[in-house]
Amino acid sequence: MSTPVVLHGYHHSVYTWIARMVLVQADVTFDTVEENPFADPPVVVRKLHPFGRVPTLVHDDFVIFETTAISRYINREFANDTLTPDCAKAQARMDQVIAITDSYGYVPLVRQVFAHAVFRPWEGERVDPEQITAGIDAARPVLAALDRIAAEGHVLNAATITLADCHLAPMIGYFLQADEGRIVMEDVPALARWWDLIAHTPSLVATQPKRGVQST
Ligand SMILES: N[C@@H](CCC(=O)N[C@@H](CS)C(=O)NCC(=O)O)C(=O)O
Repeated sequence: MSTPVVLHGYHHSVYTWIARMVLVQADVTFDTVEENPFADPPVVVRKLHPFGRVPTLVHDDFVIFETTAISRYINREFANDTLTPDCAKAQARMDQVIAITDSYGYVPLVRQVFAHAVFRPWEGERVDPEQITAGIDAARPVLAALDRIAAEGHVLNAATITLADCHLAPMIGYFLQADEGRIVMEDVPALARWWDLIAHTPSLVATQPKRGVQST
């Protein structure tokens, strides 16, 4: 029997991983529909997402795209708001982590470093080493900013899981699969300590993309 919650996404997409992690963290039973936004042409994706990206969440007939909106909806609808902190300062830091990750982190961490150092070699696709170098350079100030937030301790403390953890952990999880990423992480000790703890969180581990999964 199908569930009322359906996540349309691409197995290897880091944003789809974030949505999966939030759903599992919120203990929501959900179905998935696999849609590869990089397929040519991405017809199916565009039916739900006007910008042709993933993920999109459908709850009954309510359709949401944009991962932060999806996460916040899941948190309010299914998790009794337990994935956002009560304190204003911690909330501000959580929002900062999510915005920093989206605005400055996604492209260098995932599209440049992970894609060119790890994913493209797996898939036998062309690799551009300059993308890895540029990604590492761009990742440094992002990780430094996140390190300061982790050191302060309002969020990214691994004591209480918030949407900041769910948004950042998949990105770092991908970045650290690259040798180059692991070297840079040595320069951000508070973030590295957070990662050592969050890496074992069941909702992150259970939703990790598996190498070799093919989608249409
Ligand atoms: N702002 C979007 C970003 C989603 C996004 O960029 N998803 C990637 C996969 S990780 C995608 O669909 N890319 C397709 C493309 O760039 O054409 C969100 O928060 O959901």
